[in-house]
Amino acid sequence: MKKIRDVASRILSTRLGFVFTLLLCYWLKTMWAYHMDFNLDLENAYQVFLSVINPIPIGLLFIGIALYFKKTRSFYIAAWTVYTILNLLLIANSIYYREFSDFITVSAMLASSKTSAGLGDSALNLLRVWDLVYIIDYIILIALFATKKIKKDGRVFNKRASFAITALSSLLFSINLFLAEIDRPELLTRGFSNYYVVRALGLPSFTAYSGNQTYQAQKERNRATAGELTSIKDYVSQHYAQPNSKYYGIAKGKNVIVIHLESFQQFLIDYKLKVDDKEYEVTPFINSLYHSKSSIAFSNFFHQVKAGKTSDAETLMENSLFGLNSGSFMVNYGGDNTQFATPNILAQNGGYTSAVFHGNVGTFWNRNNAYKQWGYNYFFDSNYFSKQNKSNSFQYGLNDKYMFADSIKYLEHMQQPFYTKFITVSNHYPYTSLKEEASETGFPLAKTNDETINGYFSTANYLDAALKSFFDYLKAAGIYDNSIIVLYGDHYGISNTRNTSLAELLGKNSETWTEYDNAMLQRVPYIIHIPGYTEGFISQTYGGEVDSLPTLLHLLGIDTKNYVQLGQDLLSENNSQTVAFRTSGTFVTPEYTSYSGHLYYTSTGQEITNPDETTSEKIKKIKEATSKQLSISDSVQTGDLLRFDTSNGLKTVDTSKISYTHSLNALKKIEKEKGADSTSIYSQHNDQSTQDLFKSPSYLELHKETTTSQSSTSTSSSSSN
Ligand code: GP9
Ligand code: MN
Repeated sequence: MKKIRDVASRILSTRLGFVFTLLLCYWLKTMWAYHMDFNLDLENAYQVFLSVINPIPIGLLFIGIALYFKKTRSFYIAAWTVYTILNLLLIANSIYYREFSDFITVSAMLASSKTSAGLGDSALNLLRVWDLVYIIDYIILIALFATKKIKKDGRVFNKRASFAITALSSLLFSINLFLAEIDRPELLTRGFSNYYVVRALGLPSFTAYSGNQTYQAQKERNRATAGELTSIKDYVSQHYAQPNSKYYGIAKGKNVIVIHLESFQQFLIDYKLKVDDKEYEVTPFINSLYHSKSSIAFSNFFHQVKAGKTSDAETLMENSLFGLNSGSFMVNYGGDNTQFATPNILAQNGGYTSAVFHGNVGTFWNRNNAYKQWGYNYFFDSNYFSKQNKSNSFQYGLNDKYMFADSIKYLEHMQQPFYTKFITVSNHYPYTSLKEEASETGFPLAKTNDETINGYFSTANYLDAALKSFFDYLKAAGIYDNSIIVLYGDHYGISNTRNTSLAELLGKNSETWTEYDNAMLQRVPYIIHIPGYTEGFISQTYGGEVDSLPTLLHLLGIDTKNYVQLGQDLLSENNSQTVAFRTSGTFVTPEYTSYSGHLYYTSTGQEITNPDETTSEKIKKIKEATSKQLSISDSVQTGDLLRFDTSNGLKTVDTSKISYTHSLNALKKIEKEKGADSTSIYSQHNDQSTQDLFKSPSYLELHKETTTSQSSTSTSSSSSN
């Protein structure tokens, strides 16, 4: 025993030994934080492995810097200082995480006043007894030095050896980075979520990554001037499509419920999957909404997302501005940019209260920050819902039935009118989220040679059933009649590379499959369901996600003339029907489709290889128009130009007043203060909860009810204009 102690004390009394001891302590404490404080959602052994190794390269790189110092005093001061900085970062994040379920970004550090909102309990209250772990090493090491169990090493560390340590740690870091890319390609370019970066690369790397993001965004922002907004406003007023008086204000004052249909493509509508000579209607409920006389639905509505996928769709739908050409707008700019998004507009035009419900962690796509800039009062993320386990959730969060069911206890306390968005997730790649439940839902898998395609119909069917349950609840609770419900598919679910395997299921030939077919598969549903309205129809107007907001606002009787929105009301008679994909030069209009370097007639799919002069001229004009729309969007988004927009009649959001923690208490407090004037569902039900009104029968149970359900068609009739 004594021998071991002697060896240990001798090692600790060398400079290199001391550096490695600090590294070991740092590693131990990081592991502690990873398991006790953070939720890194480690899904497999590979991710566990990455999380175990990631503190080492960066820790060694930094603490190793001390070895370059010659003087004894300087060496120890440098080692302690670097070590303490690493520790402070770790401790600060651990405490912050307890309140925000997120890591500290550089932009949050710079705007610490903003983040203090929600630190309802002071930081002191967030401390736990076991936080002693974070400082116990200091106590031990100082005691060891004081009692001379460890002595200072006066010998200068060899310069070459110092270089070797730096080189080794840099190499290890590169390997770490490489392994992280294997686990999640495009990790740093797409951003996804802060915890993705931490679990793969560690906290210091995350901070550096976040610092770079803030720096880049700040650079563009500083370059931008108020003058730029003037020309943009000119474009907006020229491009503005006047509301159609036939529809203007028909849903005024109603609750707005937006349903984000994850990875849901238009081809699923009315689709019947044939398996073993039997036909199965995939989404009978959504089909019935699509054809309902109370719905205005669109058959030529395209998604316009790029690498930011879901986050791009949200940006488009709620700002009428595009995502970025690379990366995610919400991740890179969303936390800081001034936006005039739907929740903010509706709060100031009709006193709407707003909330998002989504069964994934709130940090995904930086939602927890971006939603504040958009003016969302509440954000119910996975923290607010049932604990996730293998049978009720998957990688992207809680399955839809649970998400809807769990939302009700919050929804019922919201003051009406409300603007709410429900982001579904079960129908997400790889379409196996329901493995456990697949037999319960009973919906068959398709039989192609592509597993991803095979599962797609079953998860879509599950989403459909979950949605029906939610609608049934809305009706039973008396919300339905007073609401307008907007459904949209965010982007494709089956990627273009898989489409040839899908071809046969769509009655097409994979051999003759073209880029035109790929382009047409970028259509997603857009259905505006207005209970009580009886003149619904299916519009064939061409449009995209950027057009949704002006369309919706006009239905709510809010004119968008003064707002910097780049889309056009799809119900307007002046609509230009020009749909820009996010990749410059690609578009769809009723006449032409340009996709992946090919040009087609939209109505027939026939390729145009040698366009005549008039055609070329027309194409040129469309290209100019779509490029202009994209470049204007980019200037607004990367220059944060809306901060200069003081003449739109809207106040900017005061994000310091918004907190996404303790939301139920906040809602109940408002309810109580309002007393008899409270308009929440809970108050309207004489202070009784409506949670029991949500029922979610399985596919098999549903199937029992209607013997013909497999081939049942929608109940309402359809028409088109
Ligand atoms: C995650 C979910 C998925 O919370 O919204 O985003 P996606 O991968 O579709 O962009
Ligand atoms: Mn998505």
